[in-house]
Amino acid sequence: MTARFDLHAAAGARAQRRIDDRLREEVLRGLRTERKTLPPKLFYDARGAELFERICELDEYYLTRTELAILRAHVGEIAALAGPRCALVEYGSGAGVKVRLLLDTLEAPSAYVPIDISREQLARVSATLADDYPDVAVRPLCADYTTPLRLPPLPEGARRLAFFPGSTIGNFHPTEAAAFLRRVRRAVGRDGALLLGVDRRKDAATLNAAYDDRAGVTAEFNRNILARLNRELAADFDLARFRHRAFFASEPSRIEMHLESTEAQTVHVAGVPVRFAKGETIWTESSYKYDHPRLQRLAASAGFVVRRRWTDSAKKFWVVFLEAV
Ligand code: AVJ
Repeated sequence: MTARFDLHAAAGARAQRRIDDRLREEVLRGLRTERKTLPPKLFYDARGAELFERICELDEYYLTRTELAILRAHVGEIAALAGPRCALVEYGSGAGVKVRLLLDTLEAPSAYVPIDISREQLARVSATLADDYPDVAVRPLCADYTTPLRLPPLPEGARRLAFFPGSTIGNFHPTEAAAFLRRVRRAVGRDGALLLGVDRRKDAATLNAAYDDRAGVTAEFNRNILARLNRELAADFDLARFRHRAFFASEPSRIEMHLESTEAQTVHVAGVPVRFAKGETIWTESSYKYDHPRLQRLAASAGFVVRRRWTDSAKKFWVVFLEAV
């Protein structure tokens, strides 16, 4: 039998509308400032999610497969550190692939709370996982986890283990990353923990290639944000007039992705005219890369200690076990 969730009930629809309204305001705010920006969460409509899956298969984009290899190699040790009857809380559950590794290996996990902004995918993945793990209480939460949120009731006394894979933490500016991890710290409580995926700082050539692949999939992923605004906010972006730009900026230690206007033009978004100078960009994503001091600083500022770090043989990526202090 397939488990059902009330994500499609009235409360779910209201939550979705709230998310949509907020996104719309965020978009307009971002495009009307001096330095134009769009939030990277906009990438992940159905088409964007598909393009991201293709990015993950690119030779140049090592992040996903490297993280999975690290998780596979060390999941036993992770489970030992986590302990029995964990309530697992995943921030941005997506397709629900990585979490299966944990659910398969953790000792009698008691609950799983997938949090995701994409309602359909969340309902689908939750139902499948509830079927496959009948002893785990699956409690999906449809929410934008970049905003404060309240977790559903969890089993009494269960240790809370947050899971934030994929180096999505890299999308946050360091001060926002610290603020976000502080909220995670509060959500997991005193004896809680966080399993975090972090991309490591490395040579610019490797990083630049990962975000500007030869096949142009990342360029399409980046431009898809404009197609989405055309469709959902009645915008009139001409995708051919925006170029994908991605580069590593060493001092802030981040990849920046931009969409660069190839000419002076005026675009309309939800009825609002937005003017572009030739060469002006919309900054669509930052992807911060961490070294040890930066990671240490981040953890400490959020009330966590780094209990254990695992990496791959090429030292490209970290999976980190943080514990609340
Ligand atoms: C999903 C945020 C981890 O920053 O590497 C991939 C998204 N952007 N290619 C990243 C992304 C361009 C990705 N994260």
